[in-house]
Amino acid sequence: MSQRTFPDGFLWGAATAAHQIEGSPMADGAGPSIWTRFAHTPGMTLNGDTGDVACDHYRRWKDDVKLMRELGLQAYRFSVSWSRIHPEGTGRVNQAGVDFYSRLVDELLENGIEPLLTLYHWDLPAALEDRGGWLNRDSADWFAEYGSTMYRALDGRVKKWVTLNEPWVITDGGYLHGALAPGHRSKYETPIASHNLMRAHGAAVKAYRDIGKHEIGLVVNIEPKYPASDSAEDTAATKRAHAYMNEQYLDPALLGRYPPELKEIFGDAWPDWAAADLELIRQQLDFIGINYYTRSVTQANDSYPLKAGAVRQPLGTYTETGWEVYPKGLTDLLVWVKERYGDIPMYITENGAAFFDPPVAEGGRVRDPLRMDYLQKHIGAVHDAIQAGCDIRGYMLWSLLDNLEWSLGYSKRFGMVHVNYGTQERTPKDSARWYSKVIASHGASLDEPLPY
Ligand code: PNW
Repeated sequence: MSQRTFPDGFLWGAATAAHQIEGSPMADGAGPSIWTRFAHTPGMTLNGDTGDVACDHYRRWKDDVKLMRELGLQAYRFSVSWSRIHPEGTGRVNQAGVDFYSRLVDELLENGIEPLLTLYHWDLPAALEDRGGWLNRDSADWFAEYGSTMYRALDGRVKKWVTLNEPWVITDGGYLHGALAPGHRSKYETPIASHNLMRAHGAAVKAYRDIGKHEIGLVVNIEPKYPASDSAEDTAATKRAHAYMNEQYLDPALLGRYPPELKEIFGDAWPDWAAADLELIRQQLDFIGINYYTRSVTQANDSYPLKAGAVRQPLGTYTETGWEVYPKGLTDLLVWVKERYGDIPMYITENGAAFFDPPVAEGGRVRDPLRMDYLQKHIGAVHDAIQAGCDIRGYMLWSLLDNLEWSLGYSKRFGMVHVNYGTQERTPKDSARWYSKVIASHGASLDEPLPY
């Protein structure tokens, strides 16, 4: 195999999110978020796990940046907790909250690490949920106001901004099935929350053009859908699943319209949206962030309301979150984005896997061969997409640290760095050592056999 090369300036990094790592959610004048409330409601998270301590990054951020530097990261994607900035969601700014992120950004820059800042990774201020949350049309203005506070404080030091992380997960988990905060279960609310999230995205991009001078984009999780058979039913189910997960957010953001299948899926719960809303949603974007974990092989079934579901592959390899390992899906997906939406710059803003990791061995070693294998194949798939002409500018591994996997609590470990939740000790796993070499060689070492 010939040595693989990545484009000049291709950024190698890792990603996290505020609620999953910070802890101290109410420190220094912050307000509660929907995730603090949700996790403190009995029965909502596995073992009742909460983000009260998490990885204690709110207090250990300096050491964590040092760790990133030791691993050789060139970029770090993190999110800001909105209710640290505006404890009531709008209005009054809590300067201590702004200062926390400002110090973090300075520390990253001093260590030569480029910050990628996500404004919304799921932790809506609870005060805004009390005003209807994403079901309230005013949420677009609330989000633009919060975004503007951050642009004024950090633009220039932060040059890559993300509005929303994964609107599909926010609404499918938070408004349709209820496994994620705010825990609603309504087919009628789901399209409204999705639409308002996209209006908020548009309003925040618009506000950025007035204040910011660099780049802003949207992060979506997408997953290629392959039909389980060539029957008309499975083909139609695959089309619905694809429209629901992959086109529902990119179509309005980049093409200014929704795919027609959404009407079929939601029926009388799908409103006719005003043209002016779609105009607001469709803003010029500087990049699209892609989060990729798995594919799905899709079959028609009775699931509500999609009438489509994933079939388990008998010969497939599955991660601890039950997701099939399927690297080629990432290449297929990136090529699909290019074909449907044109030549837009893309970042892989998340990719990684939870596997069972053995305890830290004597001498501080964690052998995680499955994760290394997963990463090697997926970074290879990114390279294949670049070869196929996609404009991919960077790769952010999910995740820097083992962290709070939302309602699954601390039971799933996605980190390249092991976290001992009793002592907060960080131990780079074999995959982190391996990834460091990939970065240092700008991808050339991907072709070496894995150090099992
Ligand atoms: C992403 N799905 O969530 C999130 O951005 C992270 O916060 C999270 O920790 C990570 O992936 C791992 O789960 C997803 O069901 C959750 O397709 C669910 C799905 C995709 C992404």
